Amino acid sequence: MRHLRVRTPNHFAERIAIAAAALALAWNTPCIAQPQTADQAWLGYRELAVKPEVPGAVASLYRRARSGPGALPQNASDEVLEGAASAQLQSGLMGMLREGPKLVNSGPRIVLVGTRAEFGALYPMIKIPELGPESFWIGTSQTGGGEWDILVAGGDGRGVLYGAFELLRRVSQQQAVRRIDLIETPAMPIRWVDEWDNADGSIERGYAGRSIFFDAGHVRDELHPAAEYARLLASVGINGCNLNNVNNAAAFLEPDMLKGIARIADAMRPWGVRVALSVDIASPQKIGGLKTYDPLDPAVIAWWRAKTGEIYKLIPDFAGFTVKADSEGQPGPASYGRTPADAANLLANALAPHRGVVLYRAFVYNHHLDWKDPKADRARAAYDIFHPLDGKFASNVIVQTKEGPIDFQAQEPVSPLFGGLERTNQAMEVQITQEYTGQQRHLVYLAPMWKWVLDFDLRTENRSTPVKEILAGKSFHRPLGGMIGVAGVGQDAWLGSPLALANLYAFGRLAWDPNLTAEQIAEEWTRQTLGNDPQVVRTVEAMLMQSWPVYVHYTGPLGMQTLTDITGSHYGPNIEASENNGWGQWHRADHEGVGMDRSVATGTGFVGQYWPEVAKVYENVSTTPDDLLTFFHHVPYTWKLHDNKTVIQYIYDSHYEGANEAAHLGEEWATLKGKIDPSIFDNMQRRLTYQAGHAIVWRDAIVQYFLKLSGIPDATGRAGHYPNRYEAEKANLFHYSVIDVKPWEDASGGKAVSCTYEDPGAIELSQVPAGPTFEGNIRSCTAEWKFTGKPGRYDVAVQYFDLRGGSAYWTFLLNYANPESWVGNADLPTNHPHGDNSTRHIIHNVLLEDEDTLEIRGFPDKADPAALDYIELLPASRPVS
Ligand code: GCW
Repeated sequence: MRHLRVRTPNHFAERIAIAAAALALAWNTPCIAQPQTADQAWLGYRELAVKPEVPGAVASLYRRARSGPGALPQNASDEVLEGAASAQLQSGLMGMLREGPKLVNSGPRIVLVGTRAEFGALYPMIKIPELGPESFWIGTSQTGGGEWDILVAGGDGRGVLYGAFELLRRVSQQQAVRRIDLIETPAMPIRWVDEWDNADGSIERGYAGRSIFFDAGHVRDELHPAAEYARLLASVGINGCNLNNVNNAAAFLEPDMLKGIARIADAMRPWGVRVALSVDIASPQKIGGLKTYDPLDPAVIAWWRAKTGEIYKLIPDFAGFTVKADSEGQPGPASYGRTPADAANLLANALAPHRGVVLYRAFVYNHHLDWKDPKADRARAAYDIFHPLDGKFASNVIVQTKEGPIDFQAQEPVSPLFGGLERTNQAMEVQITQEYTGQQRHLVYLAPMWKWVLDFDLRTENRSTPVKEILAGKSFHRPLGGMIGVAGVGQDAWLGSPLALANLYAFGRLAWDPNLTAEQIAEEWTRQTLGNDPQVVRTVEAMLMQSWPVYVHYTGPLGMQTLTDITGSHYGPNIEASENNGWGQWHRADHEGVGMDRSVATGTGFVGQYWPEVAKVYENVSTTPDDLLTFFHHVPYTWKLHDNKTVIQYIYDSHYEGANEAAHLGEEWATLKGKIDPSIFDNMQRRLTYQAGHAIVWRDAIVQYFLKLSGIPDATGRAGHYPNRYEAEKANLFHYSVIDVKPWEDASGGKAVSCTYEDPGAIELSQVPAGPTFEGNIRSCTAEWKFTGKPGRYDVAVQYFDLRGGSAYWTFLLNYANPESWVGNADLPTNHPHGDNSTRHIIHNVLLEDEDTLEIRGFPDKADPAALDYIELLPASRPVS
């Protein structure tokens, strides 16, 4: 038998290789062949099936209001913004209605755009309500003979622009605008995205290709994508963009770089987006040649003043600085015994004459904590450091705090610091880029998480103080505040995954109006992006709304955080990565139980950072909500949750349910075939298929880990039992060697096989010894099993490791025939077999009979050893075609 296979003619291997190469091409085809535009997100403005009645022309009032007697003074900024607003309205309406409207100077039947002052100068009879900066009013006026106009009035140029986008948003959702009468004011003044782009063009925690701003140490020549990004941001009211990574920031203040930054500012300005920069607090020393960066040193003060002046000469509307200091290796004021307030005020004083602001990040903590100290607690750090400084920050400083006390985990409580800074401006930082939430390969719509935080009532001084009102400055009467979204957009269609764009959209909408619901936003986004077909809208909204809880179910439920590889990629499962190190993302799982005691009575005291009404809930294990239980308490696995289920059984159930739910997301999507843009359909289908497989990796890792650790069986018998699974390490192996996967829970049974033998070079087939599976000079390894189950049709799921650094491929054969090949080049993290890269491929509808031989042949490539975990036989899921 072996002999026969050795003699498999070379053309067989070639056939496989060609198939694999074709596969590689299909998967790798870049999405960046076309110029990157905002249309690729939600601004497509495709023709509507139902066309609302809208006037047929667009006019801006700017010029007319600046001519003749009583003319208004020139205002360059308003001119640009109104120009953008009217051009956007014109092209948007044209796209959706497929007729008119033209750009004209006056009516009738016209959409008129202008500031409130311009309307006042030209049409004093129209009563327009008071409008503050960035606000708008949209109304209609009768012009006789049944004709009517739509009026879009802004408190300023930005307001005009935001009003234009609101009108387009309504039309694109087929809403009637005949009687529109609407005033909107943004809830908070600071609505920024932060990019963590590096000067070399890479992006920290970016999952959508390279930077649209930087490359090879410079600002890119071609900045059209930056302008398009600003258009996208403006459409949801985002007014600032901090361009660079908070780590490695010093180079951005070099004179040449600043000139490039000025070009980016020029590209984004027409859309009302001001640029800001992350700065390294040690810049005076690193690039300024000073011996110190002590924030109180006069030379340091003078350096920042001069540098800031240099920036404003180039960029008169520069927004300000973002600072990460004394955190994760970044230098900070602590080096000189100074406080964050000293450092923040140093920069604030330099920016104040130019009306710039400082976003000082509260993400300051010691990452060398003593994990053996039961009182040590990273969650405490922000409050411990910043609360004592309340009232000490200059009026143009905003303290920027992540939404939870740890770090963008799949689920965390709200940071208590929001309730601990009553005399300080505050902004909340959330992550649009999905660092800990599936890195855009998993569908996770984050608006429900953000909404939960925004609505959370911290009960400061025993009164109602929801986070959204603190950020809006209402709770503590603060002039400045807002929301910051770490976006991570790149050259691959902004965020890589088409549906991930719902997060960027939702961030802007919530910063504008935190009272919108996550469902409303999902619906708006879906209609604009994928069309108004009711089935599409219903299905996608439902998928988005389920996606976050689903992800929590199969990653880190009960407040365990993400249970990912926190010292590595932050992607796949690695439960112990959180433990026994100073990073402080501990869940403290042991043989008896899981969770971190953060109570005041017996734990780290973190709970005491909340105001009493909230602290009371979290202090007591029985009043703590189940979904945050282990964040606040260490409980035995036998602890009963509120529905009487034990913690361990919940862990098992939640992971099995979560993986099923993930598979269901793909099934829901499949019902949209033919109803939406085919390229979006295919792209998402591939991602959702992958996600369903990876959710199983998560499920099995966590379930087998806690089964072993607790020793408590799963009441339903699933954990540790995989009846139709054929392990690679138990197969008949030819050249594959058995390896231990690290961490062990990332492979079924902790082991896999890897095709890592030396490259034999070109050899004669006749010299091939009996047994091995060389195909000419193509190396391969084989794992082979005998089928012993019930004859019938099955889907064969193959669990393999798709490593970086090569495009290995695998071939499935049944009785040494009918090869089906696929290639592994999905660009997943980690260069050894790991849960990060464990991937599932399914061969559908395989007819199996007793004693059939199932075989996987792995063809390694460069650093990718075609590693294999197992195959599993599943009920056939598709009709035979
Ligand atoms: O979540 C962590 C990330 C780091 C990031 C840091 C921060 C910019 O893993 O990549 O660094 O947070 O927010 O500063």
